This record gives sequence, structure tokens and C-alpha cells, in this order.
Amino acid sequence: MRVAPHTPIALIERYREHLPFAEGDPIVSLNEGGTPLLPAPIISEQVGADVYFKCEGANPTGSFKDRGMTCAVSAAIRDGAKAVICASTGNTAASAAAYAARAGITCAVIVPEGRIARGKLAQTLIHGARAISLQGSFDEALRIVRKLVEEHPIALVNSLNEFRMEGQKTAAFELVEELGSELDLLCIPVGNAGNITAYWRGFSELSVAPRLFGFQAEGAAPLVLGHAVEHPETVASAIRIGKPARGEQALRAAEESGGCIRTVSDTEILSAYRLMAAREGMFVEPASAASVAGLLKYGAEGAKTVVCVLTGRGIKDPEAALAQTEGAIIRCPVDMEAIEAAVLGEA
Ligand code: AN7
Repeated sequence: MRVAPHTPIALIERYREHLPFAEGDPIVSLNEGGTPLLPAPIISEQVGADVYFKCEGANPTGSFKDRGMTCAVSAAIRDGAKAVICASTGNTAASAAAYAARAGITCAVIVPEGRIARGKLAQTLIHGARAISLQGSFDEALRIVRKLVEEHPIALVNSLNEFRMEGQKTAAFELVEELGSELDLLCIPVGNAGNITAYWRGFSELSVAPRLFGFQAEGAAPLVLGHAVEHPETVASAIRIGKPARGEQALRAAEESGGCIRTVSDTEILSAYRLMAAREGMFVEPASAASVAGLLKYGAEGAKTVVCVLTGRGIKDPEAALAQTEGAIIRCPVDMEAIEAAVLGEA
């Protein structure tokens, strides 16, 4: 195949010296990582710090999961696996389905029925994954897949998989490449608690130590409450998780960094969600807005340089956006005058 000058480098190749892959190992890549770090002038002004967005929605399937999935699926192929499986609130399923399709292996996903965003479901199905809609929660789905992989030769690609952590730590590497030790504070949503754990691993490997502020939704905040939540509830479906698999590690990471894990309400999440879209031009899914909601709520606490991790794209969850904008579309007959009035805001 001809290699064009702009041919991307797979994340595994870019960071091979820090990752458990050798020269010649098979790589399954969709050109993940290398995501933009974008200044956020409006949020910066509101909190009195230099705030940047780490735009993880720019990954190939629209979320940060791809960093981990390229590693998890590549390792599965290296080990001769013919199938992968995950439980998911949506993004892991979409990412696993895409990387499995690319690798030519089977993918099964178990998702909580009626509880994942439409865009993620569409992705998962069109990539040809075997999708199981569980009449139960994400936490139950995760318990079930853990049992299934004990009895069948299927690779688990949830963030319990160490390769997922290894891949996701590269986001911290990129931040250090761009901001060096200037980075004081990282704000990040917390669901199953894999990503905050992976960032801390990445920073630690480079001996950089920003404070980590993790944010859970009020109705799904087991790490703040100190116990599992049986029926987690929040508009941010991605982080509707009551029993995080890496909860202990996440708490330790936050503490070691001098940070903490706190809550934001759905109202605060949606307010940040609308502000980011309307003023920063940045459309994210509600779970991602939790990082900005938390920063706005608690403040930068003296930090000068702050990064908010925007974990997934807004188009993943069109229903959430439409629910916030009901009645905003202007219906018009084919009538020049009526249209003119509507366009000019006189209707
Ligand atoms: C957009 O896809 O758990 O704390 O099954 O999709 O590492 O779980 C998604 C999690 C934040 C939380 N933002 O990250 C899944 C899943 C978005 C997410 C999180 C998720 P973790």
C-alpha cells in the first residue's frame, strides 16, 4: 500500500516505549489519540484560570475509549482471541464494536436496556456487534460479563483489562507534551473509574503531578457516598454507574494527587452542557460536561492552568440535546414574509 505523507501513526507505535507491545506485534488501529487541546476562553474567565479542553471526542469513535481499545483489541489478537466482550453504558460498546470489526473478530456487548444513548447504540449495531439488551443495570451487566469470560475463551475489554489502562494513560502523556509541568489541575468525569486511574498512571510515569478533581453525578456517586448505589440515576447515562470497578484506585489517585472526588447535580451538568455549546462552540455529551460543571461549581482553588477532559462527543446523545432545546425550531410555511420574520428573529 502507498503511504501518503499524512498517514497517521497508531497510538501504540507513537508510545511503544511506554506500552506493553513489541516491534512486530499486530496492531489494530483507527488512528486514535493525538486529540486537540483547545483553550476555553469563557470558562477561563468564569473561574479565573487558563482552562483548556482535552477534546477526547475527536477520537475515531467519538470517545476516549479508543485509546484503551486499540491496546485491548491488539493484545487480544496477539493472544489469538476470536472474540471480545464488554458491559457498557454505551461508549465502550461502540469502541469495542469498531475495533473488533477492524480486526475481523466477533464482538459481544451487554448494555442496560433503554439506558444507553441512541448514537452509541447505532454505532454498536452498524459495526455488527452482537448486542444484548439486559433488563438490568450496567453494574449487573459487568458482573455477568466477568462470569462469562471465566467460562469462555472471550477477551474482556472493559477497563478491568490492563491494556485499556495502558492505552488510556497516553492522554496524560499528550497533556505533558503540551503543557509540561505547568498543568496544575485536571478535571474529569468518573463513572467506572478507569479513566482517572489511567491518567494518574500516565502522569506518575512521567513524574508530573497535577491535582485530580473527579466528578460523579449526584444520583450516581458511590465514591463520594462511600458505598455502592443500587439504582444510580442521572441524565449523564455514560456515568450512570453504582459500583465502579476501579473505585478504590480512583480514590487513591485523587488523594495522592492532592485532589478529590465530588458530586455535581444534573442541573449543574446540563447548565455546563448548554454553556459549552452556546458560548465555547463545544458540543459534548452530558457526562463530559460534568468535568466543566465541577470546575464551575467548586472553582479552580488557586490553580493557574486547568484541563477539563471532554470524554465524548455531543452527537452521541442527540436526545439529550433535543430535550434541552424543545420548541426552539421555528416552523414555517413556504411563505417569504413568514420566513423573513423568522430568520430575522421577528416571528
Ligand atoms: C463519555 O462506556 O463506562 O470513569 O461502559 O462514556 O473510566 O468509566 C463509559 C464511561 C466518562 C467515565 N465519560 O469513565 C462505558 C463507560 C464518558 C464515558 C466516562 C464514560 P470511567
